[in-house]
Amino acid sequence: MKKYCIAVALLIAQLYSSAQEKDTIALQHGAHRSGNRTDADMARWRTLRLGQFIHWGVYAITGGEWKGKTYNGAAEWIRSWKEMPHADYDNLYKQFNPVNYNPEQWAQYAKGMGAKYMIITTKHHDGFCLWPSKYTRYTIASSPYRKDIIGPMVDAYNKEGIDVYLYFSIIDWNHPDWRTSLKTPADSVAYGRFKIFVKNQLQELLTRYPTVKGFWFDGTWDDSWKNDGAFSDELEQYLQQLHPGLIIGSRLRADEKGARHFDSNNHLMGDYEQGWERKLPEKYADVHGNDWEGVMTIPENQWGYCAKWAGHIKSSNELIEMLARSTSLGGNFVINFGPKPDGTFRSEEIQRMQETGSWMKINGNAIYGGGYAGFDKQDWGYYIRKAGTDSVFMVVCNVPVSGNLRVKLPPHTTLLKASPLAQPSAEITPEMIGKNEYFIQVGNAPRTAPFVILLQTSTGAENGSFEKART
Ligand code: H79
Repeated sequence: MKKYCIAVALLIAQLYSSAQEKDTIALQHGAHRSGNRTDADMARWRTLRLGQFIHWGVYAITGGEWKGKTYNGAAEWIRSWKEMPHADYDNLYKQFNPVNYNPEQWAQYAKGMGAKYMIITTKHHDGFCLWPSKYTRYTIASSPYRKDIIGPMVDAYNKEGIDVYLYFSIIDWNHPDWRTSLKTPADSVAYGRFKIFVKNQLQELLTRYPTVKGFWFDGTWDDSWKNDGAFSDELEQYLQQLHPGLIIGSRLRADEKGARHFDSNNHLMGDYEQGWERKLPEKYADVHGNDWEGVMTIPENQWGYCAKWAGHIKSSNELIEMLARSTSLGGNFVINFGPKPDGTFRSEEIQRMQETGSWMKINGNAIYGGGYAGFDKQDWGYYIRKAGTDSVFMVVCNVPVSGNLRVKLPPHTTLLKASPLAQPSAEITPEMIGKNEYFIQVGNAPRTAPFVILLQTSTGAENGSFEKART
């Protein structure tokens, strides 16, 4: 027995030291899980693929302009502009009265677009709360509108079957105790109070809106926050205990060394990688097998309402291509909208919601529940595998002048059938051009949007050919 115990102890010590070799730094507040979450809530998140982000707050009133001058930063940041006196900004709430706010209509737009989840700014960096928080007076309750914005929004979206996530900024320009760094003992005392305020507000949000699925944290890059990994760790655990299944991206967390998103051993913290803001991964290797989400603005960098959009404005086709790329790399894609101060959407945004929705009506089957296919990327677009199946969709964005789309199958895969998703009966006979390699001939007539070809494959068999599979 004694011998047995010694052997077990040695084995444990060995396993422990090899784990230590891999994880060079012993961390108390690093990642607590390796690999993606496997529970039902996260499995659901993984199927949603298309989301709607909404940035709305008192910054919508300025729309990126103040006293005849135009701010050339992001409109929701206008309070930080030297031309904008804080006193002016901090009184804007007295004019915030979105009389045309119609949450049912918002939810219908989102549903029409094909969004399966939405993220709403409950509080951006300016500190203004769209819900009547009992922990500050700087809320919608002090505005002429007075009514809660968030509750009716959660109800309306949920009624349309859309999950709601709450954006919450840790930066709070309105709160006297918020600090970017802690230089004096008095700063530490103030920030200690601020952390309690944050925790209270988050608990309040979960209590008021119990159907929400997660938080989308922002503004966590300041020294005050990132040098307190213990707090972000405890906060994350507290919220997930309060609300089992709650989804929180990697942006909330820092470890005790100040590493953000990924801990000092390079393990992802939180439930998915949340660093993809206005940029997307190029290739599957970039996401390291982690769940991830990309958030995208329609103009270059405007989240809140900006009256004069400048620079390149993304078309619906560009957004659809980004959605296809994100799905093909196993991530969710979220398109941002910045409603006007009266509660309505600008026409360019309505158009993009409608055009994206028209496309999703025909092609959504390639997106929802889709993921990385394991095929070699080709120039014509993106492969998406319906998770756990042998159905692989080709989202075609660029047709070569030949009209032939090259498909190279991975080893042990057989091509059984190819057909346009929009017209399943119009089967296409692939032309074999090499071992496990085909042309799918689609012609080169001009097209106005990406289109989808569904490949039925089978795996596990010997390397087969289309001809063999047909007999
Ligand atoms: O809400 C939208 C933006 O207003 C917000 N995130 C999206 C979803 C956002 N805030 N800041 N940023 C995006 C850009 C951050 C830039 C940073 Fe920095 C560069 C953070 C750290 C280095 C600028 C310079 C801010 C602090 C120092």
